Amino acid sequence: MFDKVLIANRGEIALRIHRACKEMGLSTVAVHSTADRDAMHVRLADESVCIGPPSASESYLKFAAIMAAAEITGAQAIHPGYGFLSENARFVDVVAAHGITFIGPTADHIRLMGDKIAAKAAVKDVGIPVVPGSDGGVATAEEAVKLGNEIGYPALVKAASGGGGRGMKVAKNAEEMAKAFNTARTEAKAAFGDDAVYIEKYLGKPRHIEIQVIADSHGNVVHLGERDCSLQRRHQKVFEEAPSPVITEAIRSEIGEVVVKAIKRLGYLGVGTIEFLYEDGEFYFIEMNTRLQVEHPVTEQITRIDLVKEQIRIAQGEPLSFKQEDVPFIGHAIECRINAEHPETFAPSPGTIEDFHAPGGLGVRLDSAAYAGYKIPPYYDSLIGKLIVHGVTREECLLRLRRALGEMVVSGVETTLPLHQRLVDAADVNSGEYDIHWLERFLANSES
Ligand code: MV4
Repeated sequence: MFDKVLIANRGEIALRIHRACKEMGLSTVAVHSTADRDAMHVRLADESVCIGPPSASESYLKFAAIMAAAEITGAQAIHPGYGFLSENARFVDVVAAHGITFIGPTADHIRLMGDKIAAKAAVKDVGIPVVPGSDGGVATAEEAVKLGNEIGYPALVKAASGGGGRGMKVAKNAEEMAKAFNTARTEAKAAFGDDAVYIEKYLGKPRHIEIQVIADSHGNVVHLGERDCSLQRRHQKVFEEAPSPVITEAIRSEIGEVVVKAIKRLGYLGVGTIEFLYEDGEFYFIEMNTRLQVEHPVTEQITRIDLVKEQIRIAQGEPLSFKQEDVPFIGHAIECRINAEHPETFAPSPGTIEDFHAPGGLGVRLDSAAYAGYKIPPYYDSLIGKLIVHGVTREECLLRLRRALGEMVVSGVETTLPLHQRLVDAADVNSGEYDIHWLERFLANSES
């Protein structure tokens, strides 16, 4: 058991974790860089420690600074949030060596899922459907061409240490394969210090559908349904919804059962997300994320489950407070990521927020650490906040989203609010007919 939690993050997610802690009677320690002295997570936490200069590598990513903050405040647990140290297996080992509880999965599971080749083999072995392709890594261009000819073109060369779209090369035919293989390998070595690559059949028009799972230390595993995160730009999610407009109750139960069985066999602990590409009624595993995700609130809104509280309970050794049959899927939820970026060029727009008005009313949630007068620093991601709306039906949810977007005011910086205003009016968004390439096409068509 622990009663003081250090939150090793910043922004809206630090606040999200702080809120869960307070409702559980836990005290909180915020850590912050010198650029975040006036941040809301620092103001609200019970204690705070400055851990370094603005650069993340010298503050939010610095093991020694964070461990020192935990030691001097007597924090007995660390929640990493998302990004930063959330999927760093070495950090988990260091935390454990200090006798502190890491609120998250084991270092071994983080390490396994960080290696995309090992992850794919491991999940395939426990019954999760994967994209057809190489069995493990591919070592030579000759082998790559041979495999490409077997599985057919287009084919994809992916980096074992990649993920999130980094280190991928498409080959449209046998002639392109040798080049794609060599480029992918060279780029992977430069970017990740690891030149291991693997090959997959390229899926042309899939949706990105991910399944949320949660596992306790007593062997209980439950799935919390799916999120459709197909609306992305340059591998950054923009708009996410749950349930997916294309997944029926029967499909949800079927893939949910497969995933739960697999996660049990892996002995996984904590919250996790199994990412799939979904095309022509079939699921194909691509990656597993071993962290709380940015878009977790849409799952919380339809299941009424507080994922952060459950993470903390699991870390305290408690069993899940619900069983699979207790998990309801109620209505529909959508999340819009509101970034401090130009809505057309997506150029970052740091600076001072002048006016800030949060929308409200039934079914509206705003997860944000911003406020009027807050100065968005240029050093970190540009997320100002996440607007999450819930409705009884998808139609009601979209009407509510349009209404809430209309109420929201953020002035002084450019934001992506106008993009969301256009998305909520787009015919394909309203009909739910979109794939992973839809948003890039929409943006290209609206240029000039
Ligand atoms: C793919 C794919 C098509 N076929 N794999 C990009 C990020 C990484 N997580 C996996 N990605 C993809 N893998 C096969 N075999 C297309 C993508 C992809 C993508 C996936 C999800 C969401 C947006 C995307 C945008 C471009 C490419």
